[in-house]
Amino acid sequence: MPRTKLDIPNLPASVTAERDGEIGFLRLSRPEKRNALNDTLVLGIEAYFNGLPSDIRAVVLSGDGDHFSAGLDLSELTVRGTVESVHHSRNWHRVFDQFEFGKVPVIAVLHGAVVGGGLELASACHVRVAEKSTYYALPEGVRGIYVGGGGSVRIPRLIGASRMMDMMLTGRTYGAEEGLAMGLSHYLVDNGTGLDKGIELAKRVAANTPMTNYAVMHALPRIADIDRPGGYMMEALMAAISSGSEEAQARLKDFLEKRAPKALHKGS
Ligand code: 1HE
Repeated sequence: MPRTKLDIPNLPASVTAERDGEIGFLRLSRPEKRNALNDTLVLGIEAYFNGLPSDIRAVVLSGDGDHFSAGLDLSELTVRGTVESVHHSRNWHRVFDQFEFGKVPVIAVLHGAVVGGGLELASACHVRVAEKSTYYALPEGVRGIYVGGGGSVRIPRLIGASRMMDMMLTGRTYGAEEGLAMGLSHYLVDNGTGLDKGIELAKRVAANTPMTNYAVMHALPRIADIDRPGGYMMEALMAAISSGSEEAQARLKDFLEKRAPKALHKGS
C-alpha cells in the first residue's frame, strides 16, 4: 500500500503526517533549522498524537534532512523569562508523556545529530533505530542551560546518571556504535536503511494484541519504578488481564495446534 497523507487538524508545516495501512509516520520537517524544536513543532507533535486515527497501531518518527534533531530552538531562549521557562519545560513534559504513555508504540529512526532536546524526544520513544551517521550529545552544559524535556528522568534510565553527567559536564559525544552498546538505541543499521528497519519493527509491533502493547507501554516502566511487592502485584494483574482476552486465548491455541510461528532466534 502506498504511503498517504494523514489528515490531522492543527498540524504545522514543520510536521509531516502520513500513513501506510496500520503504520503512522511522523516526520520532523524543519531541515533548514536541523529540526530544532520550537514551540510550534512541539505542539505539532502533540496535535499529531491527539489526531491519530484509532486504526493506527504503531508510529514511526523520523527527521527530514541530514539530522534527526538539533534539540531546543535556541533562538526562543532569548525571549523567555524564568516562569515562562518553567511552563515551557512542563509543556515538553506533557507532550512527550502524552505519547510515551499513549495509545500506540513509537519507533524512532535516528540519523545525524540527536542532540539535547532531540535526544530527549528520542528517549521518550519506545524503540530506537539508529543509522550509522547518528551521534548523541547533550550540549546544554556548554550553552549554560539544563535539559528541560524530561531528559533527567529518561536518559539516566537508559545509560545511567553517571554517563549523562559526563555528557553534560564535558560535552562528550557518543557515536552510533557506542550508543548501541550503551542502550541509547536498540538497533544499528546502515545509512539510508533506518526507515525500512523502523517500518519492519512497526509492523511487528502492530501485529501484537493491543492489550499486550498497552501493558508493555504503561505497566512495564511503572513497575520498573516501584518497589518489588507492588511490582509483582501489578505484573500479576497485567498478566491475568492480558491472557484472559479472547485474542490471547486464540493465539495460545494457534501455537498449541501448530499454526503459530515458534520463538526462534533469527538475529536482530
Ligand atoms: C538552530 C539550532 C538550534 C541549528 N536552535 N537554530 N542544541 C544545540 O546546541 C545544537 C545546535 N546546533 C548545532 O550544533 C548544529 O546546527 C548541528 C551540529 C546540529 C548541525 O550543524 P550544521 O552545520 O549542519 O547546521 P548549522 O549551519 O549549524 O545550522 C543550520 C541552521 O539551523 C542555522 O540557521 P541559519 O538561519 O543560520 O541558516 C542554525 O542557526 C540553525 N540551528 N540548530 C536554533 N538548536 C527542552 S530543553 C533542551 C535543551 C537543548 O536542546 S540544548 C541543545 C541545543
